Amino acid sequence: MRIAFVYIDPSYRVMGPFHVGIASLIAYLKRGGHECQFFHLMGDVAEEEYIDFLEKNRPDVVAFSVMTNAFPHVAPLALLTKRHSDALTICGGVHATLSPEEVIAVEGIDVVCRGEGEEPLFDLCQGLEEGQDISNIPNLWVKRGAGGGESEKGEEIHKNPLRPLIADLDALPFLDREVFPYKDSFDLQFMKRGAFMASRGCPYNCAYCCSPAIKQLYGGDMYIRFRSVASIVEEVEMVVRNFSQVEYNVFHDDLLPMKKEWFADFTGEYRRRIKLPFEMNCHPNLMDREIARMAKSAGCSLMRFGLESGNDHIRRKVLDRQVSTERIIEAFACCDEAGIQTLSYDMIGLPFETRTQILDTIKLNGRVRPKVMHVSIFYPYPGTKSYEICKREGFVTDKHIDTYYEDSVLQQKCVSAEQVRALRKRFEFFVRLYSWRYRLPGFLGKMAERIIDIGILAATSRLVLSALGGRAGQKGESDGAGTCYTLGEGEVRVWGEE
Ligand code: B12
Ligand code: SF4
Repeated sequence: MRIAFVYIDPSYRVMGPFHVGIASLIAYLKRGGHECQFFHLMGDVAEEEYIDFLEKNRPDVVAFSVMTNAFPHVAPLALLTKRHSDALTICGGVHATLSPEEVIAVEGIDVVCRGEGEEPLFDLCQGLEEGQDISNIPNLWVKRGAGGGESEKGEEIHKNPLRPLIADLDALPFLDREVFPYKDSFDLQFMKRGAFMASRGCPYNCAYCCSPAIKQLYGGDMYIRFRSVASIVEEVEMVVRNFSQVEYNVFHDDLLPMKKEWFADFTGEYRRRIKLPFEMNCHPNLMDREIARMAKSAGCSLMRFGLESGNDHIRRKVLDRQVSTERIIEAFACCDEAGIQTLSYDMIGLPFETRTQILDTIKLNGRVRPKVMHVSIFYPYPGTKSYEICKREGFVTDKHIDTYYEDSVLQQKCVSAEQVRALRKRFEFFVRLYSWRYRLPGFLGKMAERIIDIGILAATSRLVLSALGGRAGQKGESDGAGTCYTLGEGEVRVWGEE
C-alpha cells in the first residue's frame, strides 16, 4: 500500500516540523513493507501543490495527523483528496483521539483513529491490501462503505473499542528520518538538534493537559512506559552518526526523570556514549539535587519546567497542579546550583485568572530567573477538565487561533483578551523589572514591588488599552517576547526567526 501522511501544521513558523508521532507511524508501516510519503502543509492549504502531490504519488491511503488548532484545516483537505484521488482517508492524532465525533463528521474523512496509531494503521493497510473487511479494527471508527466493505451491523459509523497500549516500546522501530524530511527540517537546518522520545505517558493529572484525558480513555493501566536505556541511547548514537549537523539533542518526553533508577542508568550511558549536550522536561516535584547532578554529568544544558502559574490558588485549584511555590523555587535552585540553565513554561489568560494573579506568574519568573521563558496564552483543549469548566462557565468563544501565542479564545469578566495580549507582549520586560526588585533588601524591595504592581496594572487597565486603540497588544503580533527559545552552547536562539 502507498500511504501519504499529511501533517497539517499551521504554527510551523513558531515550532518547526518534526513530528514524533508521524515519524513513528512511518517507521512502523515501512517495516511492514508499505510505502510511505509525506506532505508537510504549512500555513494555509496550498491547493495546487496538494493536488500535484496527490496526482504524482497516487496514494491508496491519505493519513492526516491533527492537533486541535489544525483541525479546521482538515475539511477542505479531505474534500480535495476525495476530488483528486481514490484514496481512503484516515485522521488520527490528539484531536481525533479526544474528539472523534467531530472528526468523523467531516465530509471526506472515512476513518478516525483513536489513541496510538501504529498497530491500527498497519492493520488497516493490511486489510485493504488483502481485500478484507476493515470495519472491525480496534481503535478505528469506520464510516459505512469505507474501503469497499460494509460494517457487519450496518451502522453508519462502526465505532471499535481501543486495543491495549503498546506495552513494549522497544518493539517499535526507531523514528523514521528518511521519508519524513528530517534532513531538511527546522530541527536539523535551524535548530541543529536531534529530537527523541524515550517514554510515553505522564503520572500527573493537570486539568489543562490532554495526557490525563488520554490516560482515562485507556483506563489508566500501563499508561507510563519507558524504552530501555540501551534502545534510546542506540537511536541517539545512530542519529548523531548519520546527521553531522546535530549539535545537541532534545528529549520531548513529558517528564524524562519519572523513574529515578532509569534516569540514573540513562544519564550514565548517555555520558559514556554521546558527547553532545541535551535538553529535557522535568516536573518541579521530581527535581532534587541528585537528579540535577545526574543530568548535569550527562551534559544536560537546559532543564524545562512547567511553572505555568505563580499563583498558588490558580495552580492548585484551577490547573490541578499539586506543587507549591516553594517547591518550584527549590527545583530551579537545584538546577542553578548544578550549573544547568532553565526554561519555564508559563500560561496566562487562565480560567478565572485576574491580572494580579498573572503578575504572580511574572513575579515568580522574576524570582527563579529562568534563562528562557515560554509564555503561551491558555487554550482549552477538548477532552480536558479545563475545557469542561470553561464550557460550563460560558467562557469559550468561537474564535479560531492557529497558535496559542497570539490571542485568547476565552471571554471572561476577570480579564479581557486584550489585557492578556498586552501582558504577554511585555512579559519578559515585566519579569526583568521584578527580578531587579528581588535584589533589593526587605522594605525597599517591597516598596519597589508595589510601585511596579501599580504601574503594570495601570498600563494594562481597560481604559488605557482602549485609549491606545489596542496598540499595546495586537493580535498575532510577535515581538519575540515569550516565543520559544532554545540554547546551544553559549548562545540563545529564537524559534521562528525568519
Ligand atoms: C513533543 C511535543 C511537541 C513538539 C513536537 C510536536 C510534534 N509535532 O511532534 C513541539 C514542541 C514542536 C510541539 C509543538 C506544539 N504542540 Co505539542 N506536544 C508534544 C508532546 C509533549 C509529545 C508529542 C509526541 O511526540 N507524542 C508521542 C507520539 C508517539 O504521540 P502522538 O504524536 O500523539 O502520535 C500518536 C497518536 O496520536 C497517533 N497518531 C498521530 N497522528 C496520527 C495520524 C494517523 C493517520 C493515525 C492513524 C494515528 C495518528 O499515532 C501516533 C503514534 O502512536 C505532546 C504531549 C504528549 N505527551 O503527547 C504535546 C501536545 C501534542 N502538543 C500540543 C500543542 C497544543 C502544541 C502546539 C499546537 C502548541 C502551539 N505552538 O500552539 C504546537 C503545534 C506544533 C505543530 N507544528 O504541530 C498539545 C495538543 C493538544 C491538542 N488537543 O491539540 C499536546 C497534546 C500537549 C497538551 N497541551 O496536552 N509539541
Ligand atoms: S505534568 Fe505535564 S504532561 Fe503531565 S499531566 Fe501535567 S501538563 Fe500534562
